[in-house]
Amino acid sequence: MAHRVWVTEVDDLGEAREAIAGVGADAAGCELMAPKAVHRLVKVTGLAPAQAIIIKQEMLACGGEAAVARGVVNGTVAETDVLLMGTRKQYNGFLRKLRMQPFGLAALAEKIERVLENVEKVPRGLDCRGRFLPLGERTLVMGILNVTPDSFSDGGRYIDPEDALRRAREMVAQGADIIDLGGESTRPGHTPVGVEEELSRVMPVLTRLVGELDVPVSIDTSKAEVARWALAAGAHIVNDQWALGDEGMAAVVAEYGVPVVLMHNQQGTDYKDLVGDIVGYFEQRIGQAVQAGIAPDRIILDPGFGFGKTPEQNLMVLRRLREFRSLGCPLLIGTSRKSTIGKVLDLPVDERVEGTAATVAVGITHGADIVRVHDVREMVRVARMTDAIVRGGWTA
Ligand code: HH2
Repeated sequence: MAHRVWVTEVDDLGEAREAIAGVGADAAGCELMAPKAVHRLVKVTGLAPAQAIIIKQEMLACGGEAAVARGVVNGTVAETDVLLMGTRKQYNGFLRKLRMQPFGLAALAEKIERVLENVEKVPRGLDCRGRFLPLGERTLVMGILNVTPDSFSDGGRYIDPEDALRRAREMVAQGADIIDLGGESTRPGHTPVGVEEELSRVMPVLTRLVGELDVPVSIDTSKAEVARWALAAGAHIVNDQWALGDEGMAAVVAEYGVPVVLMHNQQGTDYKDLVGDIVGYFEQRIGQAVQAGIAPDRIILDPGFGFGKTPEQNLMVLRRLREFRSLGCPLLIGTSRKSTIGKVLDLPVDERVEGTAATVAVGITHGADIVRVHDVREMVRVARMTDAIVRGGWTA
């Protein structure tokens, strides 16, 4: 009989166990071999040459590899990034040895261990003041409701609270898991609004939404004062496009114990390393959040598609979304109808639904837990279909 031969793939230890069980290995064998089937690259930035040399030696001794800057070898650099390459099994041995090393390497070992565990982790559900959102089983769809005159795609349509309410009910009927209410457009060239104006837009709608809908309502604001009023009126989630940048925001989120979306944002599009810089930003903001008393399992991260990024950078963020799993938090993406899609397809804002669908499907494939969209009916279908393919578990 001709042999069938092919390259097969696994993404994590769970899939590795399944693949190994598939050839008939016994349960103990699956456990022992799974860490050998999962290969990981871990990037560490800003190491001293002494640290890098020890890391390289220990990684090589365990059968893995560590790439360092050329100048580490002849002492011509003060600092280097390191790219570690190895199986989970090799990392286990490497980390055991690294913990016994000086030069701050024991602490680094803990950090490497944590990111390796985080990428295996299925996020826990979100408790939104008693309304529970499951995570990991299916992708959650967040429906956008902008009560602004100038939002780039739905601006001016839901100024009347009755219209806003009707749209919210419609989105829930179409399968939205969360309604995201915003009172200030952030599109390029938008008019900034003051606290009073933003409150006058969102509060009448928010009060009705919280009272009438069964799903959690998130308030899309970067202003602590707006968040405070919204939370006092019963909002369930804070969606902050400046990730606790406003003084007092962290304290108000902590006080109400609600989940918070920390979105990456910056002025300009200069990066040393796009993914690395966003990871660094998230680490800093998570630290700030935890310090203020926000529970780590209430933090949702969003790389900020369309914010402080060129179209190419936006595409890279989606392509490499999975890397943000290293931080151990659920991921949200907000790509809906955005200009990068318009640029790629050369289409106006009202013709970006298919482009949005592609970003949603790829985003889910690369680890998104929540997708923030305008076209709820269509994107619920895209999410259900993508879930059936990538999350498994679907049966006829
Ligand atoms: N994008 C927008 C607004 N809020 N929140 C998160 N977490 N992530 C996003 O990507 C995001 C967001 C911008 O989109 P939209 O609300 O449709 O437009 P506008 O800012 O013009 O109101």
